[in-house]
Amino acid sequence: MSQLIEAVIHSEQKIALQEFINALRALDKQYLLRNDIETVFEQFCQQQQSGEAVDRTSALGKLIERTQEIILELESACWVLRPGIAKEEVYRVYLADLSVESMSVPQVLDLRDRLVNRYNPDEGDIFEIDLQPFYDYSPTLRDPKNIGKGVQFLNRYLSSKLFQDSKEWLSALYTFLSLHSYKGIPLLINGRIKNQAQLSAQLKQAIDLVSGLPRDRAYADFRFDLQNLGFEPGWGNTAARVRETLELLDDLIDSPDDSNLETFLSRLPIIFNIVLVSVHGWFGQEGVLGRPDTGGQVVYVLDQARSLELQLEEQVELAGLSVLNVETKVIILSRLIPNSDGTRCNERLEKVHGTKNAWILRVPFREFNPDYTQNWVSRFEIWPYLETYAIDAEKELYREFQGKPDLIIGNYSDGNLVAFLLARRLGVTQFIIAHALEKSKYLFSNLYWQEMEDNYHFSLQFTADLIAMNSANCVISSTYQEIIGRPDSVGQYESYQSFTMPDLYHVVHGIELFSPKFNVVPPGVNETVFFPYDRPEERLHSLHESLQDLLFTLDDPAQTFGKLADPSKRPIFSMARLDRIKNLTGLAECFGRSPELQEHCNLILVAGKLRADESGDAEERDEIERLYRVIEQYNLYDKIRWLGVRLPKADSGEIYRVIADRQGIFVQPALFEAFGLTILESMITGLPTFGTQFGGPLEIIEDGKNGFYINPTNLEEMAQKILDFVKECETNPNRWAEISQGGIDRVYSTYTWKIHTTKLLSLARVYGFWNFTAKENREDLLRYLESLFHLIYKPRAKALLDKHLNNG
Ligand code: UDP
Ligand code: LCN
Repeated sequence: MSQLIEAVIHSEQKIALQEFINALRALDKQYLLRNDIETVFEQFCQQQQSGEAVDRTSALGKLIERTQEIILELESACWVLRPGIAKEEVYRVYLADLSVESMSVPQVLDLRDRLVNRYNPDEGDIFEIDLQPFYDYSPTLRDPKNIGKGVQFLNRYLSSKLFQDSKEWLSALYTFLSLHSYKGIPLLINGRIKNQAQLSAQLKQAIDLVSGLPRDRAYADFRFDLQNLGFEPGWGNTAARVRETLELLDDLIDSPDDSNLETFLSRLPIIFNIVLVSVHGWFGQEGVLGRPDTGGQVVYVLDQARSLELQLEEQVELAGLSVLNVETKVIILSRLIPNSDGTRCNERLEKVHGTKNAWILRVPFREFNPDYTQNWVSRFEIWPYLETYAIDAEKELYREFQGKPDLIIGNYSDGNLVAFLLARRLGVTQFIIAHALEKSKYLFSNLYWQEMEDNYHFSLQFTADLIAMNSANCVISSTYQEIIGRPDSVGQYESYQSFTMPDLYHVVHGIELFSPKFNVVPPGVNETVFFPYDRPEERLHSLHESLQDLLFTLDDPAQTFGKLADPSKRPIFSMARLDRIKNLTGLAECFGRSPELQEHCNLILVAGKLRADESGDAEERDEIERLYRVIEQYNLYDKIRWLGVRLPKADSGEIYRVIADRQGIFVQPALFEAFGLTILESMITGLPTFGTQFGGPLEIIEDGKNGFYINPTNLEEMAQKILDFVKECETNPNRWAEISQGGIDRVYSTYTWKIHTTKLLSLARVYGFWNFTAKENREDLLRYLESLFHLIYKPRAKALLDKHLNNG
């Protein structure tokens, strides 16, 4: 039994436990989540009059600290505990005698079904999805603190196995090196080196040769001497670099070592063509941000493409491949939308600004019902079109790359599913990036999936997620908590470990969190657009007048709402898409409820549209209407500015800085934020940033040092925290600058695209090597996932397609 429960029932606190359960019952809810449990426990502690004190340090307090959920039944309570990161235990506590029994995953899933009246054992067993057996024979990490550093572990583990048998190791190395070519031209080693013994011997000679050359002698000058020894381009661009790489190989042959192997692989030119799959629109470079479904993912993928292209080029140059005029290429694969509403989303090919060879390639959906396929389609409705899209995209990619890509990176649930389909067809390494897994964003999204299906189609999305996260060779995560949460909250990937989709399936083991496939590689921020406000030489002075006007004074009903009584007050700024989870309406309400905050500040929001009838998105329409209601309820007309504009990128960078000029602050009030690029943008600008404590911002910001956490579910506390800081700044002018500088330093030290892509490319090479060398047998897993695709996903996608065909 859990020690936490045992400690309570074998102590004086046994009675308190019973009383606490009674207090929970008074809520008149059967399914209690952590927030409810915490609130009741707090009140419970305050009301305790007699007996042993109950507080957070008591046995009951410690149990509550680790409790995720409680399900109340007539005679028992089911306690869902999270005794540690990535661990879940469930116990049934019988109320009559406080006896305790542990519950298995299938029992818990049955119980949840019963709770929503979907438990029908008489009709046969429900389909159980269990991926555990496929992970039984692959390496797994043991210590949760190493989760997210998968590549080091995998490399160490596989190296130690392979290095034990030196013959096998040398043969693997030799085979891998002889494999590479660029457009038919061999790279690294050629046919003159016929086996591993020759490799070792020729290597010594090659090292002698380059050791005798001046360090900076260009590779082109001794290329053919090396070729005679069996070495082709790819080792370096100067004598010194070639020598270093050859010596690394020499060390690996004589005394193999996993970190040397990683360094060696990271230098090899084995990746030239990358495809980033980001299907749902709008994907473009102008006039798209702020539209429904169109935010950080687009920014992330565009910036990542730019940075990847630069790095690929740099690495090709460093590897000495300029002699071959090697071309590297990055393609962002997205959806072509014929009715493109003034954007360039109807263009097949668009060059990514500021790059030599990075492109947006847009492939249309096949035409089923043109009302859907010719127009923007919500990410929740996109599922029926993805399989045929992948088939068409494969041909287009072949055409653009003149061959296969070397790496496929999926983005979001739809792009990740397409990445799976493409990688399977092309036999290429598959990475995925979640951005946001909707399962954790929408409360009870799995338990009540049937009620939500019409609007959200989570049965398709969660099935696609299971397929993609298990098929991927590597999962790129922006934060550690995205994978396994925090001591008191469940991670996004963790939420796929076990869950019920009543009447459809039970997932008893959906993902192995200890798998080395998980790697934390946070994104960066575009440093030419977003930079500290105190760099006058880089500022876009020509924009200032119009931006000041737009932000604080312009009266144009098409773009602005609200007329500030005193535009000189300190601005509280926020910018986000108007969807429910972003909670800009919550921020407006927080501001509305605090007259004192209104005395000190104005609220400036850049958000979506101003008119509900102009929006095609249900959530956006609701939020627009709610925002008007809040403004009216608290009479905020002369204290708020709501800008329904889509800003060019340069303007949005400068807007943050204009707000910083006025010593403003930035607030990100989302109910949940997977990562939060606006947090990076405001911090690098030097705006003191208040970020939601639910999700990524908790990892980016260090509370009180370079920003602050806020709890968006407690509006009074949130207002107070902002007010405290504002008042502090008024009495101590250094305070604003202190936090401002802290934010700038934090971003430059940890969140840059250069750090991101260096790591990403190194991962791609290492996973590529082990994929090839360890011949890890994943075929059975992939077959199982294909079955899920064919037997669950496709029929549901077909049903949705039929619905679309009938609408219209
Ligand atoms: N953004 C924008 N205009 C808007 C709303 C958002 O330019 O009206 C940009 C914002 O600057 C940021 C991105 O969209 O770069 C939003 O990313 P974030 O990760 O904060 O949230 P997401 O929208 O992806 O959930
Ligand atoms: C999606 C989100 O919801 C944000 O939290 C992320 O910052 C963005 O994607 C980029 O990954």
